[in-house]
Amino acid sequence: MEEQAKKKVMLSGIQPSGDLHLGNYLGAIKNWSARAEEFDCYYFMADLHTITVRQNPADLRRRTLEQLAQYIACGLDPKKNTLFIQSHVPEHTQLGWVLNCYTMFGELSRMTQFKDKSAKHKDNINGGLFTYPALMAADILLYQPDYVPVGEDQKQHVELTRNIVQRFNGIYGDVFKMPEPYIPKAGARVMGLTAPDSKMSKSIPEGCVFLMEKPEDIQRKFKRAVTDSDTERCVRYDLEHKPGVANLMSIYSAVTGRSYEEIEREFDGQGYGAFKPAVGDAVIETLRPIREEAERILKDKAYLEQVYRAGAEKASYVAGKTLRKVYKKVGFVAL
Ligand code: ATP
Ligand code: LTN
Repeated sequence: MEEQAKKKVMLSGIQPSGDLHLGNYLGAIKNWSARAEEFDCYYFMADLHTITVRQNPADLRRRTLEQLAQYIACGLDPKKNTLFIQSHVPEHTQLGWVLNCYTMFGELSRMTQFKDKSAKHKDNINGGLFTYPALMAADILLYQPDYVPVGEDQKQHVELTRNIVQRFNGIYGDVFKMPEPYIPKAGARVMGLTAPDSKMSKSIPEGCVFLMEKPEDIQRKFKRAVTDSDTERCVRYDLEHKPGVANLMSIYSAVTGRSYEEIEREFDGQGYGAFKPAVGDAVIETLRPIREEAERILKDKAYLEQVYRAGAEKASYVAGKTLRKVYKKVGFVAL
């Protein structure tokens, strides 16, 4: 316990608005699971955030539990990491309200995720979609983390959180710790298999490999992966001229641990016909134990419930301490 108190803190979340994919795994979750010994880790299902866009209630409920099973199957041991469902910890919405009052309209207007999502969902540009970054700041600051491991696209929200810390601490003293975004160098941006100029995303399912997908479907996607019309058709790392091949090489490198030089040597003189299915096979073998383990865990609803209950209890304990401090600072009467 004493030792745990000295550890640095890491926290992140993913919205259960779609099925987890290879980009989420290589860009985020794989790196989280490597950190449990070094850090005190909190990972959650950001379900409160998903309703900024309409969700089918049954799908949201199912996906939230699937995501928890997949977190565990990816190596996040619930004994070493605090895994919880955001809506189970009311302090998130409570601090979210307070921080809304310390976040400026102008700041929120500059968020690119708001601009993108409001362009995509013109019929539902709701208040929550606009103020979402204040809730994300609350998600983070409740746990006083040192690092927030996210992909490039979330950096702007962590920067906004830092501005809120500066503003709030400037008025009330040292209430919040200043968090740092933590963006991995390798795998930070897995590109789509059908369009290697944009990131792998669940919104383009043909170019996206899902963690729970059947091996034959994964292999089909890799065989159809866009490479290039280069006549030499050789496996060589050239991000500028051969982005599709570079993306496949970086995926292959991430799952096998081999360097680009080793991969070039391995496929010397063989062309894409041999390379693409080899990448497919390597990904299938990486994902197979995750899929099988997730399927097994998902059947054990009692175990999942035990994990998210224990997670909510631990998270609430830590979050409650921060919230009480904030309530006192802003002048609310203690109960
Ligand atoms: P969408 O697929 O709709 O773009 P998403 O999969 O990015 O959504 P998020 O909840 O935004 O879903 O992402 C969860 C985490 O996974 C974030 O930290 C994000 O940066 C990371 N991530 C998502 N896609 C990729 C990718 N292609 N490569 C690397 N990391 C990614
Ligand atoms: N905004 C993130 C998900 C998210 C998050 C967080 C990530 C919500 N709260 C706190 C890190 C820390 C997204 O849309 N991917």
